[in-house]
Amino acid sequence: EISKRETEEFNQRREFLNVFKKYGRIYPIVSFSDALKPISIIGEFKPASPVKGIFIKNPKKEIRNFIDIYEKIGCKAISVLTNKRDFNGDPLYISYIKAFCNLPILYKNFILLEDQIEEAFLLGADCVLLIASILKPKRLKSLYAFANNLGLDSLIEIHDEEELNVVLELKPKIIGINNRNLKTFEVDINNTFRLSKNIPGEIKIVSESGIKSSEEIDKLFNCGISGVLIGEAMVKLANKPGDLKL
Ligand code: IGP
Repeated sequence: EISKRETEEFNQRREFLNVFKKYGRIYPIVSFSDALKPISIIGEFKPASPVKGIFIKNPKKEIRNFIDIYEKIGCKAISVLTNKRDFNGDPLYISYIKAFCNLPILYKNFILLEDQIEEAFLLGADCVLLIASILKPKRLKSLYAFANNLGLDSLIEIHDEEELNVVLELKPKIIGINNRNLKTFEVDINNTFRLSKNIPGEIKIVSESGIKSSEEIDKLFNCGISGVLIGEAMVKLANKPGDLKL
C-alpha cells in the first residue's frame, strides 16, 4: 500500500527529474557518516506528522530560520522529510537548504525506486534513508548498492531483530534504529538499547524517533550510539527560540 502511493507521488514529479538530469549535481557530497562523531544530533525538518498533524504552517517561508537555528543549536547533520502526503515535505527543500548550509543532508522518504535515489543525488542530498520494513531484502541490497555507486551514504532503518539480521548481511556503515513502529506508531526508546547490543562496533548507530530530553540523549550516547535523529522535539525547540539556551 505504501509502495503504491509513494510510487504515484514520485511519478507526479518525474518530469522534474528529467530536467535535473540535464544539469547534473551542482554541489559536492559532504560525508554524512563522517558527521556522526560519537555525539551528533541530526535535526529533522518535519513540517507535519501523520499522527500529530501540522507542525510548521508555512514550511517554505520558515525553512531558512529553522535550519539556521538547528545549526546554532549544534546539529551536525540535517534530515529533511521530502514526502508530501504524510509529512507535507518536498524534495526541493533539499536544494533550498544546500544553498546556504554546509551540513550533510539526509533525504528522508519511503524510497522504493532507484529514481528516488537519483532525485536525492541531483537535488544535493548526501545520504538517503532506506527502510528495511518496506523493502524485500534483495531490493534493499540493490538500492543500497545504487546509492553507494552515486557516492551517497545510506541510513538503513530497522525496527526489530529480523530486520537487523537482514541488514547486517549488507555490512552497512550506518544503521538507524527506529524507536517508532511504523505500523502501530508506538514509540519506545528501549528499542535502541535492545537492538544496539547486537550491532558490531564498526557500524555507526543512529537512534531515531521519540527523543525529547537531554537525559534521554545522554543515556543514548552513553551506550555507544553515534547519533540521535530528532524531529518533533527539534521543530518545537526552533519554534520558540526565546527559550533556547545556546
Ligand atoms: C523523527 P520524531 O519522533 O523525533 O519526530 O521522529 C524521525 O525519526 C521520524 O520522522 C522517522 C520517519 C521515518 C519519518 C523515522 N523514520 C521513516 C518517515 C519515514
